[in-house]
Amino acid sequence: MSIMSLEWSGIQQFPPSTQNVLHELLRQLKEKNVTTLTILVMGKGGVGKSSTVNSILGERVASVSAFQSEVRNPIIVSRTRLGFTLNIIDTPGIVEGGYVNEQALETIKRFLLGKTIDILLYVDRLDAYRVDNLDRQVIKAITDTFGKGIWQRGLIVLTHAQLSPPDCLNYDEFFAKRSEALLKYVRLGAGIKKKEFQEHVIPVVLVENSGRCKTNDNGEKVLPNGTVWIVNLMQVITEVLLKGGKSIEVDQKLIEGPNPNNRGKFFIPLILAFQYFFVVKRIQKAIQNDIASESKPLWELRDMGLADGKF
Ligand SMILES: Nc1nc2c(ncn2[C@@H]2O[C@H](COP(=O)(O)OP(=O)(O)OP(=O)(O)O)[C@@H](O)[C@H]2O)c(=O)[nH]1
Ligand SMILES: [Mg+2]
Repeated sequence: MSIMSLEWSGIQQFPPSTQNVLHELLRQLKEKNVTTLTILVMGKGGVGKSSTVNSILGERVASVSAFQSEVRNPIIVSRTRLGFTLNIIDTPGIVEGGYVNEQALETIKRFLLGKTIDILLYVDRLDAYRVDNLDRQVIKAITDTFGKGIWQRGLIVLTHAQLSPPDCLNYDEFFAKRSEALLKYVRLGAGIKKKEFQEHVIPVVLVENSGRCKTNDNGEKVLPNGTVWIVNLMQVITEVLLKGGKSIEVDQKLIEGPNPNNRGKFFIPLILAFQYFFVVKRIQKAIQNDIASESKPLWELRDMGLADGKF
């Protein structure tokens, strides 16, 4: 990947305690020979994707808009620190008018050609109270594009995490309920079996991008449950990366080839052709033989010109 990479100076915007943890994480990754990390950020429109990119980098690189943003192209931002390169790819929302926007998905795919995705951040909002079929469709579209394996390197990020839960639920209960509901749709949309899903848990992490986010005594942004969220997010990303799974190399085959989850289904036409020749053809032949051996009435033979003047 040849992208111009600047020094990750935004890291100095963070309080010293956050910087220390981030440097420690970079050290851990380098120890495992990971010197580049490419994060792909995806989700529906307006959920806080670009804001999250800016929060992670500690600088305003992606344009944020309260209304539908005009920027419809993905961007990649690359920063280096202590010999480590962090790439973040911000993408436009892939939902329009209540449907998955195939065109937006196509643009994202083309943009990713030749790149390797190490981590997927699937962004949604914590303060949404319903999960519906559209969520499932969005997850399915992502899975169909990159293959099921992407979820082994996936995190669900919930923005707008500084909230007071409704209905007398406490914060952690609300978070648990929202996570459970969303994870169920991720499982269904990605077509992952229940057992497999339980064995490989997709982490759900909270984010609060607002400048009004509360801070602790160290000046770090904290959530109502006390979590220092930038530190937590980067820790979970590191864990997911080191736990296993495979990075996704976006090549021509992935972009133009069959849906990566359906490889093997190209045998279906072959099987149908096989059935046609060996089953249908044999039945046809049997019928023809039957007709040929049948003794025909004279009038039929006459019509066929075979009555030899007997009629
Ligand atoms: N309070 C609060 N507002 C947020 C948060 N994240 C994003 N916003 C606001 O939500 C609006 C949309 O944020 P964006 O970051 O542009 O969302 P996006 O997902 O990149 O949007 P598109 O690129 O249009 O799909 C902006 O007004 C942000 O300021 C958050 O965690 N808390
Ligand atoms: Mg955006």
